[in-house]
Amino acid sequence: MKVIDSHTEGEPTRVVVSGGPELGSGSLESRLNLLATKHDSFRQSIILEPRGSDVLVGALLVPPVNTDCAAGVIFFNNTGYLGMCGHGSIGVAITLKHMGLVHGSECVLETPVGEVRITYSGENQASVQNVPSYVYQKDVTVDVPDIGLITGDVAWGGNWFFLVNGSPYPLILENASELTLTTKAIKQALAKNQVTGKDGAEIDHIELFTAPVGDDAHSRNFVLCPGDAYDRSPCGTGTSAKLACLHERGELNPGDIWIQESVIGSRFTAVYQLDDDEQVIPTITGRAFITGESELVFHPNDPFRNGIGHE
Ligand code: PYC
Repeated sequence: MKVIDSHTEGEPTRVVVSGGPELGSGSLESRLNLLATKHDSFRQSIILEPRGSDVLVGALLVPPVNTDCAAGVIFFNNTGYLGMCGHGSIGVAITLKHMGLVHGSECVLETPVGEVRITYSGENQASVQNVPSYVYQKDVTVDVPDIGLITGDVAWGGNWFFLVNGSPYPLILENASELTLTTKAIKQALAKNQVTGKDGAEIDHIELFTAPVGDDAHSRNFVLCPGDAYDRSPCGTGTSAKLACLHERGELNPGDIWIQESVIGSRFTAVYQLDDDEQVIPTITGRAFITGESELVFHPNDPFRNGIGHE
């Protein structure tokens, strides 16, 4: 199995370029379901230790249904599958360029939640035009054990987010453990109080926002991902959800730039437009760098070839 590793503003992506399971030619959503139900050991073996790590996001390249797209992509992590992934799309875009599979300055990726348009906007830099993003519930308050009442918005940006303005700890790397515990507690309180996304979908990403450190940024965030690792980048789908909230509150106009800083100080530049149906269409720009190209080896006698905990 051949993989190419990269990081997007600090958050790693492992693109599987060959050797993945045969998933047929159905919709990307149906191929994701097939991967999850019949081939989950593929995900585990790539992402879990000892071959991977909790932080890693995987991206399986598959033939797209719409042949105008450069590739179909299924994203996954240490706990399951992601409908969309902003940092991962930028990682895939830079990887496709590195492989010589994209020649122009644009391409389209097909994901299980829709098509996303990529524009190459500089050396190692790409912009992702994400799926329509929206606020589902505003000002939801939950009582979080040992923390107290926390109010936030439920929004979709390709994944489900709970967005909270403020944090009990400064959003700095040194506080990563405390911030992880805080956001995990918020996630559990949401589940306990049956606060969900549309159609009962689990809210599996929690975002805290404070003032930025950099003069020219607008905000800093900490994002807990499903599987409880935190995003080293400002989170592409999370920044898309943030744009939807800013639009909903009349705090950012279409076309205005929003610079989102991550907990490690890396940045995405974000902007949105309204489509004909007045939906928020975010575009997220960031940089990705290739960190390795390798062939994964699965020795039949290796007890941990499918990941620790799956022997
Ligand atoms: O950038 O959308 C994103 C993302 C989701 C999970 C990790 N990164």
